[in-house]
Amino acid sequence: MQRTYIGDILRGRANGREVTVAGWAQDIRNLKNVTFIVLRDSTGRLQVNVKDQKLRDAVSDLARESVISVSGAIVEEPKSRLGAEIDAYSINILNRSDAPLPMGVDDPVEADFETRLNNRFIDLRKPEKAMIFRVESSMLWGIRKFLKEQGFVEVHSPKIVAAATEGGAELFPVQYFEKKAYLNQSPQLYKEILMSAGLDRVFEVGPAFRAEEHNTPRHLNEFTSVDIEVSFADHEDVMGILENAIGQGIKQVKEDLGGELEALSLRMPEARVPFPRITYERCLEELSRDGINVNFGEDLSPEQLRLLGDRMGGFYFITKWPSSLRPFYTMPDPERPEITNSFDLQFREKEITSGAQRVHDPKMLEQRFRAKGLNPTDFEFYIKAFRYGMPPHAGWGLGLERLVMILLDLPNIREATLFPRDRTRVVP
Ligand code: ATP
Ligand code: AMO
Repeated sequence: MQRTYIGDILRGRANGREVTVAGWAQDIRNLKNVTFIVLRDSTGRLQVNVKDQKLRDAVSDLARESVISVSGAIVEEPKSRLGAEIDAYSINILNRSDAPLPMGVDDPVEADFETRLNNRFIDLRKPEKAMIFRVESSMLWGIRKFLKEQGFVEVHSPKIVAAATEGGAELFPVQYFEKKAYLNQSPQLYKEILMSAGLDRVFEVGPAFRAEEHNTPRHLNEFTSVDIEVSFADHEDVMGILENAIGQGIKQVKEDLGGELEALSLRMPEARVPFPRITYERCLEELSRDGINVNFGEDLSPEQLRLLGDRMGGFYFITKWPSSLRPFYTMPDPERPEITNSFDLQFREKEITSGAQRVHDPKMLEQRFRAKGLNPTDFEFYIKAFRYGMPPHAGWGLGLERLVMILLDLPNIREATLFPRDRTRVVP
């Protein structure tokens, strides 16, 4: 269909005065001599003036949110608050909406979150909700572009797997013909195997599944993980790649959407590279100055992270976590094996990314499995790749929805998820 986007008309960039526009009839008002339709497409809204009686009759019983196309003339000096008007000379009803709507697009009071998620197809018609996913798309585009420039290969690892990576209790089981399998918690083992395969630097953007029972504002049971793995690298190397990737992602969002974000009063934080670094042990010292005693080896609670976040500001790394808190694949510090060459990237109190240098010696790897109470035989397909020439390597995993939630200061990760999967929700 030949059509003009409403955004182009609003910005005075429409080609010619006669146009065809198409979208949703958001509001229809019948006055004495004219019918006004507020027409919305993905780029904006304008007012359609319908004066012809035949056309007025044709739309008189049209329900809100019906899909129409309108051909007409752009009004040179629009009086409507929407900033653009067209006088209709033909209207095509493409698909009628049922009435009443399960929720409105432009209601003064927003529907509750459950209703919004149950009717996500309408919820996302609101420009400020759709914008979240446009930000996500631009962010990911910026990150992808950066990684490609850095020589990374985009890969796709299996999501139906035979072994846990991030802790045994949080797996969704799958009946795989006569075998027992699971949905993958992260591409960890596969991205490491690809280092032995010589792909050198890989990244993957894909789903990760965690059967975590709790319902929190920052956890999903299915999320999008952006993962990298780099050969002949340590944790410092991949921290550098991470901060620059985020910087480039934010730059891309500002380039693509800057003006529109401002119009919706949405602001992106600055990413000043390099991000500050603080070791886990320094965190404990900082907390003890506030009279909070955390024993070495204890995880930092959300309240403690909040205190640290207030002190550190926006983005910062917490590095050198204790071995007891990190998975089997994490490289111990050669000088002090009770701590690891690991890091989390935080934004204030919230974790965005975990990463580390990995164990590359197969003997050490087997020891680490045993130390974590895991049986190395269950991971034979993985350890095998370490026995025949595995380079030293490092990488990270970033939750895309987490990142967008944090950047846009959203109250709940589900706002940054099209169709969230949580403890109770598998539909829509
Ligand atoms: P990981 O898989 O590394 O735990 P994560 O992103 O789930 O990744 P977070 O949940 O952001 O980690 O962890 C931040 C801190 O919050 C951790 O110190 C953890 O102890 C704490 N935490 C995690 N889950 C919960 C929860 N359901 N309730 C309260 N605190 C939690
Ligand atoms: P981790 O388990 O910390 O590390 O996960 C990495 C990042 O993924 C995001 N994330 C989640 N997002 C939404 N809902 C969840 N339930 C959830 N769980 C995790 C977070 C987190 O920082 N293999 C390692 C990464 C690596 O070392 O390369 C891993 O999976 O943003």
